[in-house]
Amino acid sequence: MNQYYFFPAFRSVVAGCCVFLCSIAFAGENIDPRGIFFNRFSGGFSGTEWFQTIPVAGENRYSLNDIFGGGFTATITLEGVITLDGGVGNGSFSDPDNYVITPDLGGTVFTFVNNRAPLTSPNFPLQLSSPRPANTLLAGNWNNVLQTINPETGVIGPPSNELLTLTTAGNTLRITDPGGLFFQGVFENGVQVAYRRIVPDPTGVFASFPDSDINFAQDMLGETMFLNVNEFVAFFLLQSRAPLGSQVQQMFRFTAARVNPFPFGDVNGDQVVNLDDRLLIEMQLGLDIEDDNFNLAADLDSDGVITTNDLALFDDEEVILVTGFEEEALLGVSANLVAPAMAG
Ligand SMILES: [Ca+2]
Ligand SMILES: [Ca+2]
Repeated sequence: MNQYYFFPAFRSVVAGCCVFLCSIAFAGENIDPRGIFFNRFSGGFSGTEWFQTIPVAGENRYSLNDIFGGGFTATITLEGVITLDGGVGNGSFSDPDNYVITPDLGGTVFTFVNNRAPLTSPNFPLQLSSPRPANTLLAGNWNNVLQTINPETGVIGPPSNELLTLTTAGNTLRITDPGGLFFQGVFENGVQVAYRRIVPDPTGVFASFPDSDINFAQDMLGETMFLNVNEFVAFFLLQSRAPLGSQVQQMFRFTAARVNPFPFGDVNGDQVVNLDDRLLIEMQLGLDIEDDNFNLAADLDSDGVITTNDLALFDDEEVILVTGFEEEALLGVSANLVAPAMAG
């Protein structure tokens, strides 16, 4: 089943729900305009598109454009007042996640109504800064809860379960579904994978991320965040490769857990917790998610940096390994931990 193609069916499924995620006002809060938005535009003609806000050189300066790169440069104040360059028009944010601009395009005034893509933040990856080597430990089989998200309203569709296969190569992570469809992205840091595949490729700073890929005929943006070595959340934003005005957008959320989770403290992924893992944590001390060698599996408190606290957590949990064989210490220690330790 090619589930990413059949957008009309998804739309009918979610039509009855009413969860709005982006309608809360944030009086007094500074605006951070960066990120990916769903734009419903009208004027000379109408349509919908993914629309992005990316910082450019200069104070409060941004590029506002569709994912191919066509659009405007503008100044956006911290209060959310938008002034498009060249006297083309202006607009404003009504809250951190919603804005309207009214550009005059060749004598016709359009209205762009933009809402931030549901569940995304200003940090949604739109430009690849520095690809990192993939963490090969993240490969394997993962159970996923797949849900559609209405890109305009944020309505979340019913969950369905599927088995995903994750593979790594070079700087990339590939997520393949049971039908063989895949999303391939690039490690931005030790816990985040960024995806961007636009056809035809735009030029310059908005170009598709090198090595991002997809094997079905949609444009794609996406983000995977590994919460720990056993769990990730991913968002994929798709857009049909159709002329402006007839493009259709879709959005999916993956909430996934490893089929065979690493036991707590298993840093090398051999499903055994022993002093080898403790040594690996020690070797990682001081590394954070921006370091190429950062291993998510060693970050036992999931704070993005390997510290003595991670070692302490390892020692607390795996007390048998470091303090001997006190009988009390065995309480609560899993069998697959005790067995190799006793064997030693
Ligand atoms: Ca291990
Ligand atoms: Ca940590």
